[in-house]
Amino acid sequence: METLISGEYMILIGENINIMSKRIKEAIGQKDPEPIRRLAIAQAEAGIDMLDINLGPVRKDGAEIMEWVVKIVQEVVELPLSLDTTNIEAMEAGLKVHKGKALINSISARPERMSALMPLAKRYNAGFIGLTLGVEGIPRDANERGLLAAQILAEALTYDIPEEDIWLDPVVLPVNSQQLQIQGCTEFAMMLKDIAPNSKSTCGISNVSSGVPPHLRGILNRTYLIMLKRYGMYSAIADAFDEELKAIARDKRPELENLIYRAMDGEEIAYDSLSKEERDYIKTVHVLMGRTLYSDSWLEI
Ligand code: THG
Repeated sequence: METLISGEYMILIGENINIMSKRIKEAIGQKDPEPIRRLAIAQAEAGIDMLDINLGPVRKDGAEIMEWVVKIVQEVVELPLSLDTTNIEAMEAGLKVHKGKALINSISARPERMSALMPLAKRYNAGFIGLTLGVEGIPRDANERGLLAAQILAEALTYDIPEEDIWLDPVVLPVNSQQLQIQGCTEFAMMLKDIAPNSKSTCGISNVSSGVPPHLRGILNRTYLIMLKRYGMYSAIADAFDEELKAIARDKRPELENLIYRAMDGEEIAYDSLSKEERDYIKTVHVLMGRTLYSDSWLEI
């Protein structure tokens, strides 16, 4: 199971089992394993490397629910899971029954979160996602993200957790409300190679398009994935069913990646030689780089 994390291409963590989804919420409420199993199998068949089990805060019966979900999912798929909850009892219950190497999603840089969760990472030999969120909340730029990452790394060292088990997450924010924050995450991905060359990195790619009209989310997610990938982002939590996004992660869209690099580097690319789709990607780069102000009609301008 552990050898699946090859590092040869970008690791994708399927986001689709999450409590925000009505289908999943109902299945959990009714203790009906089938919808959850089906979604796990569908993501595995789609070629996803790991599955995020996103239960959010799950205050009531959190431990029991996490244990149940981990068991029913691992009965039908061989993939390692990323246990996504802020409930510490639920996290431990999931780690106890998880087969193979689990990923704790997540541990922020808040002292009480680190002291409660890092011992669990050590005890269960799990990796963890280090979220660059501190006592002051969401970081404002790449430097603040770097500082929080350094705090997490230093604390993990005191628990003797190897750097390879730490997946740092810059906290991707929605472009429609936090446009100037987008570059903070790309720059963070660049910095990380110097701060902690042996650590891993990940991010919630769909966050970037949260609140954007549904038909426009894919192009934002894919463009941003290419930008982060360019700077060495190791993995992403993403929609398992976006085929283009998966093709990008698997290095199957080198021409598109090259076009986006040119746009990132500020090259004036003549639109008349391009397809509509290529023009849309370039416009999306400009929005993500903060060169044009975000509006839902950014592709029509
Ligand atoms: N970093 C880490 N973990 C994370 C995130 C992160 N976990 C949660 C989130 N961010 C990543 N997961 C999702 C899951 C779903 C969506 C976005 C991010 C999403 N869902 C659709 C929506 O809300 O419109 C559809 C929901 C549904 O299935 O019905 O956008 O950043 N470490």
